[in-house]
Amino acid sequence: MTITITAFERSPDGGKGLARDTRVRWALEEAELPYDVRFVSFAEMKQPAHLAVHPFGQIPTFEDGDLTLFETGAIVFHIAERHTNLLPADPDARARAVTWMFAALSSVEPPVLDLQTAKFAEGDKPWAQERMPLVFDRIRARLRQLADRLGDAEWLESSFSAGDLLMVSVLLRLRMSGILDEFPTLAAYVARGEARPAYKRAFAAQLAVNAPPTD
Ligand code: GTB
Repeated sequence: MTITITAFERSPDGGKGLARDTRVRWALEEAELPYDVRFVSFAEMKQPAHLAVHPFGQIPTFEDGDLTLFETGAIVFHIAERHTNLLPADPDARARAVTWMFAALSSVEPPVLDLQTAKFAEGDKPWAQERMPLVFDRIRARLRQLADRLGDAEWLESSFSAGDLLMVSVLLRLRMSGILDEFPTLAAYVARGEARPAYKRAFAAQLAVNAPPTD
């Protein structure tokens, strides 16, 4: 039975790899698992067939035989638990890697998402510009802490894990803002993630679907 994930029929980012199916593709590539993709439109995501798989009508989802999952963190954790390459075997090291998965999604991603909201959902509000410095300051504060912890290390723990996969994926959402460049060690960390062959395969696969037409 081949794993099937869902992704945007056409991602609004035009192939930058920022939609969350890229994280799942990356985990599947690291685990060397073949997968199929079912593409869904925004309208289809809100229909009963998709809502039966994803209660919030979003992508990505993950189907493997009778098992259906939603939420990127849960999907990446599931892949990492059952296959090699994404979590260390030693129980304590494994727990630390899982901690970084949670840290990426619940301590670093929220201020990053706040920036997307401030720009795209609230950008036309009269108070939007006034709020922006606060949004950036909260991101900077979190990035400074993360950079302090990472130091000059290659990865957050002794080897690459699902924690790095999610952290790099979250940080990639900041690339366009330029804020990552204020933290050279984090920019280099993200570049190391992007240089992994599994990330390159995942990125190329989503780009093949989402790249804007050339003519
Ligand atoms: N917590 C969930 C998870 O981690 O899986 C969040 C899932 C989610 O936000 N999915 C988004 C979605 O389906 C796509 S990834 N949105 C449609 C909807 O809610 O109706 C978020 C996203 C979308 C677009 C860009 N982009 O264009 O740059 C980047 C990220």
